[in-house]
Amino acid sequence: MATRFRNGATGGHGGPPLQLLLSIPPCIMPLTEESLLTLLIQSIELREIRLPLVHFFETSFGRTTERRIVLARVTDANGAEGWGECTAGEGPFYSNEWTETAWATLIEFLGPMMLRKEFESAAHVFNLMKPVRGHRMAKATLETACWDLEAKTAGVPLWKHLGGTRTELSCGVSIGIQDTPDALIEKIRKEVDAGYQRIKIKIKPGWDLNIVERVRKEFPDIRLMGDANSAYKLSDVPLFQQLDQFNLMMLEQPLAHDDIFDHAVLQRQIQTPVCLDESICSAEDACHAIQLESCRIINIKLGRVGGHAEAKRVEQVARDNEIPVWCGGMLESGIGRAHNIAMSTLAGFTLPGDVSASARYWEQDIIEPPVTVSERGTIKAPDAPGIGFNINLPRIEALTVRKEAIK
Ligand code: OSB
Ligand code: MG
Repeated sequence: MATRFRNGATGGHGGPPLQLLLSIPPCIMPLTEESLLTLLIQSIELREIRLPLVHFFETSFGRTTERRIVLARVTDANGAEGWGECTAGEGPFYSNEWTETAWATLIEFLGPMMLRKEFESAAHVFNLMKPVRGHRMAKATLETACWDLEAKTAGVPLWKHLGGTRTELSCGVSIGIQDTPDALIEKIRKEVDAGYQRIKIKIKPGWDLNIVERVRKEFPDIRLMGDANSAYKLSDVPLFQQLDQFNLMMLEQPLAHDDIFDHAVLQRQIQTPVCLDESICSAEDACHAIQLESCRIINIKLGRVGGHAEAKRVEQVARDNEIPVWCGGMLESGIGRAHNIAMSTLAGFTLPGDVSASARYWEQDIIEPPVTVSERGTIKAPDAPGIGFNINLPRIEALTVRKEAIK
């Protein structure tokens, strides 16, 4: 009886052995230059800011008009500081995390776990927080802040400290669902004219085939892609087969947010490369998806995977297997944006990311200078230590709705 439930690996009757063929990088990846110092965080200040978007952002799961962003400031005994931003949204829709769960998890568990504890380096923070399951966006808030602090202490830009090699990054834009197709066309025109190298549009049932067809007619040569944020099912394969004719660079996360199997079934039936976003939360997930051929491209988001250390592992797995990656965006303010820029300098980030100018999102950003994009659609990696942008503390104070020191 028992053999009925065994898979092949145990020598049962389940067919050939099932095994992971890809190699997984170590949990703590070696840095190019090992620092001799250790990290000891003496204080953690958490705050929530409210920041209205210049223009609403709508996806298949809803519309955002104002961000509720959790920021963390970590300080060591020498007074060195690092800043991190939580990418959780205002509700549990993109991910099960949202502003309030991140806040509570940081205050009650993650903060106390690392406060006044000595650890080797920022690369070890994610492991230190292992006892907490999930809550990767909350973890990344502190983890990325530690990387900023560590790079500042070493006097080097964070991107170099992470092992980045690219100094000029290609930028794309993500354009939400609009009130009318005409409004979408206008938005695309504006971004294409500004020089952005790739246009991503959000799609959902009812705002898909017709819209893509219309956009393609208007802009036959642009690099175009669609992001469904999990709005479809396998029964929609015929729709995706029809989308194939529009030469999209990729189709991002068409199926369930936590699926790897169905995406493999879909990818086998369409020409357009599938890109996974929501489904890839770790290097292990990336290995599974690549081996199953669930996707041909991966979008890496710092918050979704739990910070820079895990992002480096995902990038490594992808690069080892010739899967291109790009940096996803979560409507970040300047601090999260600066961390995204640093991450995007890693060698595997060969496709334009959703990292675009501050002015597309905010009247005034919380960093100085704001992130700007050249007319070639590129961002230069900064020269200053750490995240490489100044924190505008008076601006942050003015936007703060709550502030708490972790005990
Ligand atoms: O799926 O990439 C996504 C924003 C919020 C939640 C999910 C996504 C997005 C974006 C915005 O596409 C990208 C950006 O920050 O401009
Ligand atoms: Mg996406």
